[in-house]
Amino acid sequence: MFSNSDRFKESFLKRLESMCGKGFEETTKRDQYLTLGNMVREYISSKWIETNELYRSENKKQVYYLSIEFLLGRLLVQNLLNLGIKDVVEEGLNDLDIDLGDIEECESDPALGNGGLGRLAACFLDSLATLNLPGHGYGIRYKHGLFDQKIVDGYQVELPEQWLRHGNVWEVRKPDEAAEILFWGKIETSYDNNELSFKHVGAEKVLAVPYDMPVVGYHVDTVNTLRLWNAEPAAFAPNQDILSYKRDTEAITDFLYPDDTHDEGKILRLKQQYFLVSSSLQSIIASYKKENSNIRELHHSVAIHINDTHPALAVPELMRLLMDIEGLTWDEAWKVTTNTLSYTNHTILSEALEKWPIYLFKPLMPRIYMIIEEINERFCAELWNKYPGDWHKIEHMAIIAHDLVKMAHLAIVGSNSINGVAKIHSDILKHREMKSFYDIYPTKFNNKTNGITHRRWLLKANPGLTNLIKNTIGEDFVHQPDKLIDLKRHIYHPDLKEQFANVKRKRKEILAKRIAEKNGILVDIDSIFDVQVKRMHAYKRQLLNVLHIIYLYNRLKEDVNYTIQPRTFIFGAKASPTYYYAKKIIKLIHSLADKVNNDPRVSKIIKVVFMENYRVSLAEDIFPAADVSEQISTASKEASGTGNMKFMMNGALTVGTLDGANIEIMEEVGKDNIFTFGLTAQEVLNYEENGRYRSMEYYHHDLRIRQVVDQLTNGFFSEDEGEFESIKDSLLVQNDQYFVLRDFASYIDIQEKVGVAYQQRDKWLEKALINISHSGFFSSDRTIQQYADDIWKIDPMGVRV
Ligand code: 26Y
Repeated sequence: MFSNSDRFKESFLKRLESMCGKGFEETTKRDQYLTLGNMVREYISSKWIETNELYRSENKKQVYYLSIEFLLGRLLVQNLLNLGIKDVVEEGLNDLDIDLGDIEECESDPALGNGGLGRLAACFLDSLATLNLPGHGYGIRYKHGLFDQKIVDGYQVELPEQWLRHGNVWEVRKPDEAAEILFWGKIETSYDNNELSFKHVGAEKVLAVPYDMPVVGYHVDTVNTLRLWNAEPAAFAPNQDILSYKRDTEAITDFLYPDDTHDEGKILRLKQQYFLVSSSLQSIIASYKKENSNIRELHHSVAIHINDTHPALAVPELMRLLMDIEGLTWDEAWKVTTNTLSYTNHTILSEALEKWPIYLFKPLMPRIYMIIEEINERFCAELWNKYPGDWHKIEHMAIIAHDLVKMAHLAIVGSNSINGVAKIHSDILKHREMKSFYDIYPTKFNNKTNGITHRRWLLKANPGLTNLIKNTIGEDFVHQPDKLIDLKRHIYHPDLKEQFANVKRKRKEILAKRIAEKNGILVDIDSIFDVQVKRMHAYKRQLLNVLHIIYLYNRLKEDVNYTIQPRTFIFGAKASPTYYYAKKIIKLIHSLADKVNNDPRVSKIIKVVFMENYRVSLAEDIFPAADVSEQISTASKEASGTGNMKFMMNGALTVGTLDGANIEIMEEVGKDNIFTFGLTAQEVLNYEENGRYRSMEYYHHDLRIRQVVDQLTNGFFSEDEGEFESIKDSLLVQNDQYFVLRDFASYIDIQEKVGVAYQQRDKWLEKALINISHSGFFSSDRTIQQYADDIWKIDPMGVRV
């Protein structure tokens, strides 16, 4: 049905009418979306079945990626592209006067993640399938993903996200493969036939029902699976109130927690974590046992990856299943568990490290708690042998201490591999944050610098640039993104530069149109599109960006002869609903936008735009249009960043600190093709250790700083003068934890250089093209190949070992 556009058109029309029960002219865009979606799903299903059959018959090692978040984004067009049928479909639809882009707008944008960690998981799935690697995702089918953001009078308001409102054409419910999860109750220990056994009594049962989604590889036959679990009531026990039982059960998968930085000790979140882990492990073991008889060899056929500590309960849960259900001894089970599991750390921010109070943990998961206690005791005994008498060290490294379960320690002790997500981040883990663990397990620690899938962030998001690259260097880069480096030989050709400038300009026009529609702001296409899009957080320092804009405003007001390259400052960010400071910064950006955009003279030179509801689908319009990428976190705080890579791949130049993957971007493109500034990670860590930073000194000694900081509370903004006092306090009274004022001067300097560099048009275009040429390293195909080789030890299908 997709072999040529006429065939497609014919089946599409037939299907449309039979599905919707109306004539073509009467059908809506949504009817058309649903019809096309169903046709594509059907087309995928034969490949999906074949892939699963191949996995069964070849019985090779498979990896399961456990993640509390998968930030997928829309799937229709990506699936068409990966299946190689996008052109056929687009052509057929055009004949019917239908625009594929309009149909795509009917698809909801599944936001089952907060930001970087969840989007990384989605990129990884795409790479696994494309590399023909047997790898699957396990996650939660949240009824409501990350909230929708509305801006009302400059303030963020959250609305429930409703991605399932019109159904989900990609999922298949598999009630026969449901798993049972037990919460609460008691453990009865008995001793018969020389064996201890544990019975979980009085537990509340929850049913985990899988919904499978196909993960289509690019131009290959592999279709892997993303299995999302839905919580439903199990068989009803007579002493329960059925309504409250139903409500409590379904609540487990009701919504995604919207905070990616503050560990909230909420019992529902702990329930989500155990729900994900227990159902996934049960399903993995069941499918292993279909083809294999010896559970003691599980780790020969299965690798299980835990994405941050959220699924770290996989350690005790796998132990439980192996001992209590499969009958292994502790030592046998421990060997299998540690050989099966691996763990990625995504943050060193202490607020984000999960620690669960025993009083919440133990009653909810009594058997799991027993097992963790035993793991902890054995681990502490090992430490005692190594460091006799060093109680301080043992207490510091223990899994349970001060009535808390430390999830990172559990993950480290129970895994065979621990990786950071960029070189500097992995080094900080080894030599500082987790040094004591590195000392005892030096070979477990490794780095896997993050990557992004160029299939979404270049081929799908930027077809114009994709075609230009194809016409210049051929199509090899499509399958081997490191071939993008071939572009480097062509960057001095004036034709290429002009064509790139045209592509960029077209994308800026598209974004400008969207801004005009949504924000009512007319922006100058010739201005620098200077973009900061990411979650709102103090450590990411959107405030530094804002202070720079206020400074520019002041200069432009004070000196009518001051001329700069015009700039449009574009922001996009969601704040966690309970994060007071982050919400204030959103309001501040809006107040600043009002001030700047309404000044008749200044607004001709600079403009400020906040784009509401930043999400994957909006990002696909933003990255291609950007000239400048703001990656300005306090050095040492951003583990990697991945937006930085998406900008680079689309030919934006980075203004960045020496943090996360920015450092590796600099190593790739060379110092002349990136704008770095600010304290190094070492300098930040030194300040934090010696306590010698005094933000007040910078306030007093730099007039520019004093002026912009004072403007937060002196009536400069039309809001009442107390509105932004807390922000000023964070900088002065609280001594500026993220070194905004310390890096201010250096940021102003580099931004001035950016403005000048942009005016050397030819050189700028060369730099942009150099960035694109070197972006191949940041493909998630490279990252996934490294995970497959070094951590999971899995091979692609069709390759014999
Ligand atoms: C415990 C809970 C509050 C929590 C929930 C979500 C904690 C963390 C998260 C998500 C963290 C996250 O997204 N981290 C980001 O991971 C990216 C992928 O590795 C990195 O590029 C980015 O630097 C890091 O902040």
